[in-house]
Amino acid sequence: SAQRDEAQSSYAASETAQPTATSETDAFQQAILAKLTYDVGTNPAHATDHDWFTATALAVRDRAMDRWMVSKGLNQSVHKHVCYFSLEFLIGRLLSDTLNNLRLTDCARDALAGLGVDLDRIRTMEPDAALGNGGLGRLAACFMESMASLEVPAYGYGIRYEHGLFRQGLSDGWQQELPEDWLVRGNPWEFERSDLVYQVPFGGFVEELAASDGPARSVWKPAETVQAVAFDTPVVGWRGRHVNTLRLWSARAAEPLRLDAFNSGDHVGALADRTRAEAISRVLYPGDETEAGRELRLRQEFFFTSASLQDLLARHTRLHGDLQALPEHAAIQLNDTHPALAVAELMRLLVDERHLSWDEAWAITTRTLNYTNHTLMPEALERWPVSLMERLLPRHLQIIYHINWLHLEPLIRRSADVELIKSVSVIDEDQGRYVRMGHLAFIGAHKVNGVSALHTGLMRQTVFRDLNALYPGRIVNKTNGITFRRWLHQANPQLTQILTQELGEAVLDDPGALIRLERLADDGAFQERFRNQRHAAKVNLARIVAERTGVQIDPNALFDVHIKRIHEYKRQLLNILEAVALYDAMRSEPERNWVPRVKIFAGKAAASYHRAKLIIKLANDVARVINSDPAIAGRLKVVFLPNYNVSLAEAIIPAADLSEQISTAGMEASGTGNMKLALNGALTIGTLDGANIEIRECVGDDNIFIFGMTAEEVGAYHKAGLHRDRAGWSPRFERAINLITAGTFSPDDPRRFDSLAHALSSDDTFMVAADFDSYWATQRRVDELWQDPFAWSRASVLNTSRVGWFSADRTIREYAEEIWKISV
Ligand code: B1H
Repeated sequence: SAQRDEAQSSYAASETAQPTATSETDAFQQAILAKLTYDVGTNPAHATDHDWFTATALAVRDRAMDRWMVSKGLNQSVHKHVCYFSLEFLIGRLLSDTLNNLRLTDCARDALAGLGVDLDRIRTMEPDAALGNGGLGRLAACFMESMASLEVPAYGYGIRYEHGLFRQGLSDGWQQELPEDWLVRGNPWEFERSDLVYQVPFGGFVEELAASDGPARSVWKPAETVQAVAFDTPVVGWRGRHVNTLRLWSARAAEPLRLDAFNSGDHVGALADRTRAEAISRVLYPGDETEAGRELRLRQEFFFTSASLQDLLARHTRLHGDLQALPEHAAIQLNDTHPALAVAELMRLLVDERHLSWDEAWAITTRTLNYTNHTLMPEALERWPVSLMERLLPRHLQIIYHINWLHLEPLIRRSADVELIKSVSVIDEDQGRYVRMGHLAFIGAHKVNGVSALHTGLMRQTVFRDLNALYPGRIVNKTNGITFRRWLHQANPQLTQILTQELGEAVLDDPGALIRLERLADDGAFQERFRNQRHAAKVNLARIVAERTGVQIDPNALFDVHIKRIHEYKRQLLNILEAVALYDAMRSEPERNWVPRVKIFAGKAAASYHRAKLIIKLANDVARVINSDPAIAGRLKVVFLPNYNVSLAEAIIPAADLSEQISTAGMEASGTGNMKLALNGALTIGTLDGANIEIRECVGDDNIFIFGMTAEEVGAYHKAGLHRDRAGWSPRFERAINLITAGTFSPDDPRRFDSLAHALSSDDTFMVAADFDSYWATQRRVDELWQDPFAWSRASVLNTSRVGWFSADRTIREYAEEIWKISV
């Protein structure tokens, strides 16, 4: 076949023992052996599992190269491409992704089996690329995969952190942060481009040069320059049709060492500048939705933003020359405000370095940049002290002031209300002076988007209300999506097999085809297959839980899953309190026919977020007591799985029966785990928050458990000050709190959780008490449905069949059409 010829010809060059392989599998096997010998430098007799992984990854990578070159040519000649600027890309492992998209999984499995090697074992040798904190970073990874699959020409731009998100250990139930080291054994996917380097300046001062023939020019005299070195990773799209580039920058000092200092005996001082420069790409900030007010963080943000813009302008100039045409050839998407300095930096590059007029530069900037907002939580809105910005980026501060002046001047001229001017100003002057990065991004962007319908509506009403009135139509909604290739096809091959058997291979290409599963929702025989597949996934998860926590769980129990970053607004505490109340009820009525349930928690807390870490400790303390209480007889178990990451999510999600999406309404911008779990057949228990609302619209009211206050009600409750009043506590809630404060779960330190209880009674910002009864009652409805396996399976099948809309392909098509103006 033509395919085989292609396979053979691409291996003719590799120095394998048998260049005349007769099948694709043989050819692939030879390729792996060649990599093992000539790139890894070992042989089958001595190869470790990791060696096999590396050899396999390198052999697979080869298969993407020709397509990559073609795609790059395309990227450069086509009308327009996307530059996705993100401080985070939470990719996870790439081997299965790449094998699957190249349709090589079976071939690789057989090739390795012939060598006595198990693909499923060696694939676990790959460390997760954990260059992100949570949903925001994972969204960027899903989008990269989806853009490649839809053949949208794109570059992802970010930082090649040497250390990704910390590993989470548990010591007596307390979170420990351990360094993550994904690069120590090499990274077979990346290409270092040692001569693709940009200079990123910092500090110094600005000189105003009077010019005899025109206006004065500002010249930035930086004190320091850091080099940004490109590392490229191919991002292979579905069926290998298109391959995009993820370009991550690594920081390098201009001078490797100060030889004079070294020679005079100052061996450490000789390296000081280098250490300082290279610190920029050393480690990912682990704060999720908390302001990281640190100088190094600002250096990271400017470093990758500047290098990426310089790269884009260099490419554009090489290919098209005319800078005025930039908006016709590139659309930049700013993933939250972390790259918002792009507004000022693009202006600086165009005005100071390319000598365009301000107005020309501003027209280009505002036609090229777009901004995605991911949160309205006040503590997560980035603001940088003017003093810090002045010291680190003096020219940018000038530019920001000028942007702000041009933005405010019309308002001042028509003597607008002072409150209005204060509210839309880029500079916050209420207490100290800060640059509001959200405002800067908004003003510099063509389109600004939220990530779910509710969130976008709230953007228009709250944080960006006045800006929205000044720039009507700029805010648009783009509800998040997930890539089904990873979150269904790879994570859940058993379910995928059922789907392709019933719906045909077309379902792999078109998530819309899932809807045809609906007709089987009531089919008893089909339900049984569906349940069997789910049972297998649960057995697998039970094994992982036993290995990692020592807790035995019954795959027949209801698996109730709460997996995400630990945050008060995500309300893991509400779930734990429900577990405590359920435990209490079981102990007082041990004879009742309780539904066996396993509550599974996983998630990391920001290292400095003490209350979140205390919640992890509470989950672990509660787990220990409940799991070992003979009166419960295993009908309730609680487990906290350590070190939640993409790979662990891939194992948990297919095994979940119930998906906990219980954030305080109005606080979770979208959520994406909610989509992954529903797609894999879990029923959601959730609030009317983020994308839960749209999930409900898709799956139908009967197939989702909604409870609690609406965003509007939460607002009214806060306004009325009711969250400061414990008079409304129900007896059941009060008993649960009392059990905790009595030391039931912490006999070694009965006061341990007093601060949590006290916060609930004095300032229940997150409505834990207010929503508790509704949550409890809804959980009992969950129990009821679980006791009817037919009805439960029906709802589960309907979830899978009705959430095709949450494919990231749909989201990317919307971005392409409405924001980027790229035809798909
Ligand atoms: C989301 C963040 C975030 N929103 C600051 N905001 C960070 C903010 O390191 N930082 O400083 C890191 C991350 N992350 C999440 O984005 C939302 O909470 C989710 O609801 C949403 O689904 C996700 C993707 O849009």
